[in-house]
Amino acid sequence: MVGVTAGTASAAPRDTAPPPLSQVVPAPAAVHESGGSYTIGGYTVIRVPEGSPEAVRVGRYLAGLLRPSTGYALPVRPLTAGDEGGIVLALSGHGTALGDEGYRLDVTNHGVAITAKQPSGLFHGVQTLRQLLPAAVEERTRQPGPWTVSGGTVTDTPRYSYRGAMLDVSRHFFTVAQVERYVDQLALYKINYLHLHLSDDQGWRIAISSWPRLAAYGGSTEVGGGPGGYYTKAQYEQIVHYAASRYLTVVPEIDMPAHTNAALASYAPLNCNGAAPPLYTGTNVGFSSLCVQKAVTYRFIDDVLRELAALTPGPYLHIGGDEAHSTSAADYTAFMDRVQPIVAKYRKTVLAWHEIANAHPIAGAVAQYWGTAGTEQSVVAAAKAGTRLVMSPANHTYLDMKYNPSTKLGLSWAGYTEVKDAYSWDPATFLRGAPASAVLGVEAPLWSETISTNDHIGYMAFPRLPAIAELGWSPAALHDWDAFKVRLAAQGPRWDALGIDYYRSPQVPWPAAG
Ligand code: NGO
Repeated sequence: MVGVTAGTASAAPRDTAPPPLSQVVPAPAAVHESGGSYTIGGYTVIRVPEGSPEAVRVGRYLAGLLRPSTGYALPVRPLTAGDEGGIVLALSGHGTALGDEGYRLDVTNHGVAITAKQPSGLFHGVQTLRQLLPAAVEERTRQPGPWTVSGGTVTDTPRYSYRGAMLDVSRHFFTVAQVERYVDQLALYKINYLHLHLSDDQGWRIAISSWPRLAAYGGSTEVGGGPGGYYTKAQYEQIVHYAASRYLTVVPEIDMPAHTNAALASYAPLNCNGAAPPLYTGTNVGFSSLCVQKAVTYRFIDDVLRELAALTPGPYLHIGGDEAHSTSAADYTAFMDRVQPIVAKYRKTVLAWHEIANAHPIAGAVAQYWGTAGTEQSVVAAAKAGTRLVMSPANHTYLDMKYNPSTKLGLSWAGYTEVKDAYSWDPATFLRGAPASAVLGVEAPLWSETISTNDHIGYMAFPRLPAIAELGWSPAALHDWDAFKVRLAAQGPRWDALGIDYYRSPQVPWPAAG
């Protein structure tokens, strides 16, 4: 019997029990329920370690999440010895086993303590705490409580250090605000890399000072002929900083030698015949190529990668390398042999689509697998020889694939991908014969041939993005569709509160609308 005590339905307090500590996506590595609970109230103080400005920022971020919906003041104060109670964020050397991203969450009748070795671990612990509170916590106006968390301990570390999401800002351009909105959604699922596909046939999206027409002209349209757009360096840095504040590292991609019509249209000398093609607003792939023989090609790439590296605090520069259908195999290898050392010269690590395995991946290079069969022998051989892998099998992780034949958005070349398909594969074994130790992690790409609004992003990414996030974070032993779909269902009201227009998959037992 629901006890409605307040005057209006919207002010009615919930009287449902708080969810178990395991009801989180991605599933926490270890959970120990101990009974009891803590209720956040007007008395709750958030304590943060003095001397760590980053941890203080995480505390303020948590307060910013909780204040609008709870209506509580939630002051952020320095943690002093002997403090207990309230919400405590603590950095501890004893957290060594937690690694750089792990955390421990302890809930007693006195309060909530999140302990980590690094601020990134505190941030991930905050996301877990957030999911353990009622979905209404995501609303930006005051909601009825109570804001109660079950008692016990969560001890959590990621399976993989690379858990990425890619947004194609080339086929359709997305503004800084749109990218930041997606970053916030990714952070909720402990994604830690944001791969931005910054150039393709249809648009060049990042200002390069030494080649200004790339953005000014090459960025002036998009699929379907819309106005396109590009990021100034200041705007791009804003994205990098915003992502960093959510503990995501940006991986910029300049795709080459194919997928380059926007650059070829902007500068005639980059073409083998010296003639610039028109801008392109269709969706074919594989028709364009930089001129592999010309010296100017490598001056151009050196300039672009130098300027991009200067904007990139993270370790990776992604150089594409996919679908070079109009480049001979010999030219492709020659091209990659010249471009990879340029990345290294600017002290960055090469990341490229898995076709790079057909060339000579340099030491330390990472190949992003996007096949569907799991049998590509060149990639297996490269992995055996030391090339590391980010796993993005298109038939499981491509967020632009339709869910079923009646999905209005998206493509279907890799097959229809329902939520269960997105979840049901193992990154460690998908590429048969590749050593499991070569796998650095997973990534869910969202290509944007058919995607142009926030609602489109939401509909295609949710609920599949959280499925990929769980494969990347949770221990393999916890991967279980029947358990996952129940935890996933509990996320639905949260997405409603966040204004995410998600796909109501019939495979997921969503709670009845309340
Ligand atoms: C392929 C292709 C992209 C398309 C995408 C659409 C890769 C790596 N190259 O994936 O250009 O946008 O499929 O799903």
